Amino acid sequence: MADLDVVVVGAGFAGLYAVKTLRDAGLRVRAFEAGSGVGGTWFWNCYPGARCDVESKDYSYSFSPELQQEWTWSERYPAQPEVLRYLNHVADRFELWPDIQLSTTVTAATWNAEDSEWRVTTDDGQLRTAQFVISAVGCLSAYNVPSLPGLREFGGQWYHTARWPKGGVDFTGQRVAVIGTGSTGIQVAPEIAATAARLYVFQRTAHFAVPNRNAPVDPAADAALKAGYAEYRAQARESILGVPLTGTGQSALAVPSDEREALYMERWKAGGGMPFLAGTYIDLLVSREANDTVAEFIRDRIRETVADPAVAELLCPRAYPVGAKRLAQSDDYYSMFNRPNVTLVDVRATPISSVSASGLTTEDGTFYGLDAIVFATGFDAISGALDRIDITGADGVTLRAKWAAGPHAYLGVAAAGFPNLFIVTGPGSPSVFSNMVLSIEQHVEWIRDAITFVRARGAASIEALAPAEEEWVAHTQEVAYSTLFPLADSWYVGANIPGKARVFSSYVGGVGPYRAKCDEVVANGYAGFTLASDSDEISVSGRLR
Ligand code: FAD
Ligand code: N01
Repeated sequence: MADLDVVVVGAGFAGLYAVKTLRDAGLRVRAFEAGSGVGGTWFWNCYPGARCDVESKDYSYSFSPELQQEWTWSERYPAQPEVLRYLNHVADRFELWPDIQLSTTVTAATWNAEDSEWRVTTDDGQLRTAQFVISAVGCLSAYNVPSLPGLREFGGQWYHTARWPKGGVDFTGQRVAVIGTGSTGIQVAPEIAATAARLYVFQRTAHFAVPNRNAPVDPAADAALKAGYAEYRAQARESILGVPLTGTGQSALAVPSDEREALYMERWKAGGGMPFLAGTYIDLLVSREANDTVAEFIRDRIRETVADPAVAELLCPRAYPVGAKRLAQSDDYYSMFNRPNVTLVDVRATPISSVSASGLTTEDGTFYGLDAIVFATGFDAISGALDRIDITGADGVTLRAKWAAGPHAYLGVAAAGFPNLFIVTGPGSPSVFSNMVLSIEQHVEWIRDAITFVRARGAASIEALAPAEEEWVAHTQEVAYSTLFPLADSWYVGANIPGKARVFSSYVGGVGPYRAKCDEVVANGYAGFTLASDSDEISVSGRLR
């Protein structure tokens, strides 16, 4: 018999809840976490300015009514330290610590068909066996440092935002480069500009950002929310983004421009990215013409904010529709460029050519003397963390090889050829296109129920069938390509990592419809999966649809 029923890889929002709920289901579970603390994203990304862009009332667990009632968030969009405190509180409150081993990286997992178990190895030399493995490694945890010639020679300090030093960094009086202007660069740059002698922001693609309008949580509103939290969460589960939001139900092109502008301005003043896109017009993410109306609105706000017209134009995104890269949130990013110590550098026109001991040089020969470089260059998203583990399935094929042409999985949760391996928020699930905590909970509960089902049936394994996987992947692509989301060179399609296959890697049909699909699969006897007893197939379950 295997040492464990379940190995969980990772202890962020997903891993913590997996440990809790699987243990409650009577299973022997152990989580391995590479970090020296729990929290995942919120453990690692402790750069100045890090905070969430989904409101705290949504970006929090719903599985425990008691937890939901007793925890009070201080802000609408909490900063990283508060989210990390919350996750540590969860680990304390549910006594998860004994089942989590920190500072331990899972290096390999190999399916042993004879015993129907996974053999899992870790970087501290352990070999553990488990009937099931749950990947909770995160969609945005494998960080990406671009290979710049000469970086090793750099005499100052360099940092990636996703491996920020726990004691913080003092940039007072320094000359600093921030490379990257996605959600992270937009959060970190204004913080650095406040103390650095000089900040150079190296922009390859201008990014859309809307205001945050962060504010303390109003106690009266919090009490009202808590009185009706169950109903609120029920609405969230049926919604498209995992957050209850209502728009006008109209096309942006069906209303007069002054009316449209007034609504955009209302949302601009209220703050928040999700309400801006999902709380206005229904076709912003499917019609380029409709999207252009909101794109031009944001560009006008940039022009209004940034004093130097040339800098403002360089900051105006034109390469992709609003929302095709994650809409960033900031109250001070654009205005930061009015500071005398901040310079915007266009590395689309003149890419960085090399780094030397004292700075970096762009292709036009300009040299920037630097004391520090901050890489806000993102992640090898969705599949990157799994690709870093040697996972070998039933036919001796690695997951890395299976995914060489792009990551894919049935319902985004299980991959054909990899029995008893489940992936929380894997490729082809709503994951990054939703309030991720809600999507994580849905996946973890679905996985728990699948494991319980397999064991109750006396089966040894469950595996996604290749035709079901292919059908689901085709469906996810069809839905994605009916929207504007694939139209950017983004991490959503793997375009940010040189050599990575370009495949749209999420399901954008909405969390409510996705949940219904997952429930339907269960109602049809785990349609699209096969169950086996030891090495013998005992049932191929029902219809795919
Ligand atoms: P993670 O939090 O990434 O945790 C995965 C863990 O697995 C990590 O701790 C990692 O160390 C560990 N791990 C990976 N590989 C191994 C291995 N081989 N062995 C052992 N351990 C391993 N989403 C939202 O919905 N709203 C937001 O506002 C939001 N803000 C974000 C802000 C930032 C700066 C970033 C980077 C992401 C944000 N996200 C947000 C996405 C965020 O990643 C998810 O919301 C959520 O935190 C993911 O939780 P997780 O447990 O799935 O993964
Ligand atoms: O990463 P990104 P991120 N030379 O990939 C640039 C979540 N998040 O860490 O656009 C020069 O978006 C790259 O340029 P380009 C959120 O889901 C949320 O910012 O590829 N530049 C881009 O500008 C988000 O989407 C919050 O041309 C290079 C930047 O680096 C996800 O995490 C906060 C380069 C990377 O942007 C990832 O965001 C933070 C190179 N060689 C993160 N390589 C919230 O607010 C890359 N770039 C909730």
